[in-house]
Amino acid sequence: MAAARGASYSPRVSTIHRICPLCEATCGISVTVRDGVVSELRGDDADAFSRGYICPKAYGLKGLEEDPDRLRRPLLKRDGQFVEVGWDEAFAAAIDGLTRVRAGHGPNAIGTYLGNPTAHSLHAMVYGPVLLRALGTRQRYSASSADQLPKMVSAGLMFGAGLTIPVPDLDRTDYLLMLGGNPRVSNGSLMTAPDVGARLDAIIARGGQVVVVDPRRSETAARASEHVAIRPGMDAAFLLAILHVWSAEGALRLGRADGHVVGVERIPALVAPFSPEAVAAATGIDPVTTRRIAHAFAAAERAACYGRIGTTCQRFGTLASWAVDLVNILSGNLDREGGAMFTTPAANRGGARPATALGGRGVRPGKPTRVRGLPTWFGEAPVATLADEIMTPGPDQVRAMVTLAGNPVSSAPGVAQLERAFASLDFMVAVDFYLNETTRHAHVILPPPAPLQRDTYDLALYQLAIRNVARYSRAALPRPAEQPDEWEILATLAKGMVGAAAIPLAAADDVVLGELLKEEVGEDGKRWPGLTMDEARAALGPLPGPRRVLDLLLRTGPWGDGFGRAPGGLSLAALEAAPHGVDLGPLRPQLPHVLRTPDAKIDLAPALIVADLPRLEHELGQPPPELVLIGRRQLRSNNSWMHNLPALMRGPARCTLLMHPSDAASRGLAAGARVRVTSRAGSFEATVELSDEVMPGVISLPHGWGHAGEGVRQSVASAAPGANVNLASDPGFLDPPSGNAAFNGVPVSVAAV
Ligand SMILES: Nc1nc2c(c(=O)[nH]1)N[C@H]1C(S)=C(S)[C@@H](COP(=O)(O)OP(=O)(O)OC[C@H]3O[C@@H](n4cnc5c(=O)[nH]c(N)nc54)[C@H](O)[C@@H]3O)O[C@H]1N2
Ligand SMILES: Nc1nc2c(c(=O)[nH]1)N[C@H]1C(S)=C(S)[C@@H](COP(=O)(O)OP(=O)(O)OC[C@H]3O[C@@H](n4cnc5c(=O)[nH]c(N)nc54)[C@H](O)[C@@H]3O)O[C@H]1N2
Ligand code: SF4
Ligand SMILES: [Mo]
Repeated sequence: MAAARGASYSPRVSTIHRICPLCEATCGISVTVRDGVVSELRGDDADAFSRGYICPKAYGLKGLEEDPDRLRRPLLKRDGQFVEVGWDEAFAAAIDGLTRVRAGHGPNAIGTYLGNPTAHSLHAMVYGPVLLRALGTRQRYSASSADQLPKMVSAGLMFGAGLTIPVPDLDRTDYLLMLGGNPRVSNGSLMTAPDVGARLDAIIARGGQVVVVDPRRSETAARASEHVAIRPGMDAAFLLAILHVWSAEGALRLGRADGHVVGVERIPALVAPFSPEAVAAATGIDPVTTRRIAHAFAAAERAACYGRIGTTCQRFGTLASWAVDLVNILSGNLDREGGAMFTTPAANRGGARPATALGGRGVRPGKPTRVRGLPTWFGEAPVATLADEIMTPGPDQVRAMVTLAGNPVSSAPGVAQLERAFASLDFMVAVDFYLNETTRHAHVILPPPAPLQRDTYDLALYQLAIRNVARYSRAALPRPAEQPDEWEILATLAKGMVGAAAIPLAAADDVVLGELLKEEVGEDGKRWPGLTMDEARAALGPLPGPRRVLDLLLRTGPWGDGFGRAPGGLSLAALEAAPHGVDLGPLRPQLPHVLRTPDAKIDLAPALIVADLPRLEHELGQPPPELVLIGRRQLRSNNSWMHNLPALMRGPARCTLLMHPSDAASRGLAAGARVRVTSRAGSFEATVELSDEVMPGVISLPHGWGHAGEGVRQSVASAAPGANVNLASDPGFLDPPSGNAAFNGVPVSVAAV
């Protein structure tokens, strides 16, 4: 390990320009370190993408570095108590425990859960899959099925790959129709766009329009050209009504997608039941408004439709995700400047595909889950059924868990059940630096370095960026002598699980690289003329770890130097020479080469999605529930794990239940009332905050709160715990095609306590 372990830091004061890894915006930050301590942290004005913008959460990076509760040494549970142990002992215990479970019950007795921060870590993106392969389990879970899975399913079926998701070309559009996203707070998602607020303001300033469809007048809606309140879960119906208007008026047009689609002739019949009048009662949007928006979108020179959490974490998530892209495609706005476009990421697995190749394997669901028969996608089962798979006896029952950067006992639906399930496990390993609701159930906790102690590159997020950019982040702080890097933790576990514990890490990593060389260079030298695996391996050098992998992906990628064949192209060295990043320009048209469907066409009417339409049509005739629960995000919060940082916790309690005054009055509730919110699945207590931001019939509580006291080592978070909304989120309330959790639109009742 010593070879890869860290940099030497001679100057006592240094400033490193790198990326904030906390959210999808990927802002450039300048971190000044004086004698090993972060003395200043600010936005990097010279950053190629973010131009100096940062949000308050960035200061949390300093807080994270200094948080005395952040784990710095492995913990091992002995007689029910955690004790600090050395790394060798911790690795041995983790590998031994997992090996025993696998020997006794087979590989599928080990479940895995990958949490949200894995998407922000180069180390986890590259070596997480290596660990999963070594475990050999089919019981895989992640935060995806509590987030964007419906979008991945619809993109997979329409365009052929789960992350082939069109992003709104924010900087050039004239009309943005946004549903279920609040980027002024979340800083954007499935749309990497630092300083997104300024980019939205710019649309309006250049005479364009931003229309926000949301049950709550969110921070983004409040500063938009127009806010349209919608009943939770009804986005697909609203968007199909827009398509209905275009279809009825003969206004469907394909633009650049012409010649690259199949199924267009089926659209008029599919949208026929969803006229603006037919959906009005269900959506709460009057037909005049729907028609006006349909006409304005179609009339705009360049328009884009974008949907986020509110459209995916809901009962009709796959249909809504599909309808978002239909609106883009059938208004002629797909793949064109100012419309919805695909990125050309500089580093991407499979990026070395020859430019002449067309089509691919497409996407299909896997075997349904064991207990509930839910769909599986991309080799994963929905987290909404993880508790069932742990608690239900039988072959392939999950008896051990490995969690990586995840807190499902806080973030998944039905947390009371999950709590019991995790407590019943035979064995658990967590790779995490907090002792929280989930990791307290572990037998071994292996803490990675703090974010500023790591290098990174946003492999995942640049696939969804509104410009093509590439930035490599150096570690701003050295790792303590004993601390392995995150990749070293994952690779050490992996080699232990393939019975190669005794092999040096560098040798094991050469095997990993060999696999990647096969994928990215191939045996035949076709992808880059004359390039062989031997040549690439020699050029990449002997130093193991994610840097070498990144260099490979960059050099073989679409902007790469092809190992000297494209002089001036990208490589890790080129990125290291550009500390503020490399701007590769605005998004470019990508059809048809971006498509990975077998016929290299966009499927406008995938059978699996179309088959769900009758369920939506049926819903149009149902009386709406009296009260439904939705979520929201907050600027100084990051899912469940940054509430232990005093700088982000100042000010009044934020985990409040927003309720419309009319709903409060009809229940005899006043501001500040303590209430119990109850769904079919469970209940929590919260304090009412009256607000006409939410539409009548809708209440909102942020997620990530409700910090457990017992067994948790988060003194600041535990002092202001708030309520966990996922006590009431219902593991049976899902988007059926994807199996994704429907956190939004959960029917509830509210009573004073
Ligand atoms: N500060 C901060 N930033 C974050 C996070 C955080 O916790 N805090 N989390 C990060 C993560 S993991 C993600 S995935 C992204 C998410 O990014 P966003 O999707 O922008 O997230 P939210 O801010 O939750 O916005 C969701 C909006 O959907 C609305 N909504 C709820 N139900 C419905 C519905 O049925 N239909 C419609 N049209 N709207 C609905 C809500 O009122 C809310 O305004 O944010 C990321 N950024
Ligand atoms: N009700 C409701 N529930 C929701 C949502 C909602 O809108 N409403 N949103 C959902 C969404 S979009 C998401 S993404 C999920 C998030 O769900 P999860 O990913 O399960 O949870 P997080 O709260 O992001 O917890 C991240 C964990 O990773 C650890 N961690 C942080 N950084 C690192 C790192 O660099 N390496 C490692 N190894 N560990 C690290 C933290 O200590 C923490 O334990 O929550 C979902 N849950
Ligand atoms: S918006 Fe905030 S949390 Fe997100 S990357 Fe930028 S500074 Fe970090
Ligand atoms: Mo997320």
